[in-house]
Amino acid sequence: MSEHITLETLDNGVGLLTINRPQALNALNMQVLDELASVLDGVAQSERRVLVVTGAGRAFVAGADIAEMKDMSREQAETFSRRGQQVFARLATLPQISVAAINGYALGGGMELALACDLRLAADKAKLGQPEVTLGIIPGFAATVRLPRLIGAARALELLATGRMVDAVEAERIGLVNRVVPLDDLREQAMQLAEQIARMSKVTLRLLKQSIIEGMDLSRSQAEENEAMLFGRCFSSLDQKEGMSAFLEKRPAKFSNH
Ligand code: CO8
Repeated sequence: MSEHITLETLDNGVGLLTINRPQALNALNMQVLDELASVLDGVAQSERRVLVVTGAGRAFVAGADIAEMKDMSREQAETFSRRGQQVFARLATLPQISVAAINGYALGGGMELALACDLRLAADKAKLGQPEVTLGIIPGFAATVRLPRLIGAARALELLATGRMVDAVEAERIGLVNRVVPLDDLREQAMQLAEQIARMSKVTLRLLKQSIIEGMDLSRSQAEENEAMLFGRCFSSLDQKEGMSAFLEKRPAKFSNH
């Protein structure tokens, strides 16, 4: 039973995960990370095809819990960092496609949570940043790894070295978020995007994500080899037969997971 994480199952194979600790702007302490890990384990085993991740109240997540970190020893800090990295890696490698619906502040560990999702929608009022440097630390939940891969090393280093927050418009311009939507429409637009994706074949979506995620850590030729192998695997699914038959018969495809 989670105190700070809620998971709702919506129609059409979409799950909505909410970080719910609004009195501390959803700051991530060890308890929240542990709860997140166990909820994600359940999501991974489920039939859902898309997971939307958001925050309760006015923040997405305002970072790791500074009060809990303040007196950590070197060993405790390293353990906390590894735990956060492990939980966020679980999110990043879920078989489901994940969509961060960034409703407000996404700072430090909160921005790292958004970076671990596959897609990011930001409310027009959202603010994103990695202010760790202003606290005398570097990010510990993989921002130094994921951010340069997403927006390039120079832009990433600038944000990490200054701790500057960016607004949603700048975040979209530098490729940090896929798109900006009015706050009042965020939930609905995230759901629409999730449902559009969830209409596709579950097998195909999983192979697609696998090819992208694995390809990021491989050389170009290895990544292409991997894509060819996964492309081949599509052809042992009924959904490939259905998708191509439906096209040739001029009708919408009915994939097996519907
Ligand atoms: N940790 C703990 N409590 C927090 C955090 C946080 N990250 N952020 C906000 N809160 C709490 C505040 O202390 C406050 O509590 P209280 O009401 O009891 O005083 C409550 O949430 C509301 O916050 P504010 O009153 O500050 O709200 P404002 O609207 O004035 O300001 C801000 C909002 C700008 C978001 C401000 O709260 C802020 O700057 N927060 C901290 C942001 C930050 O620096 N985040 C990065 C943290 S470091 C990190 O995430 C590193 C991750 C890797 C860790 C590696 C392991 C070692």
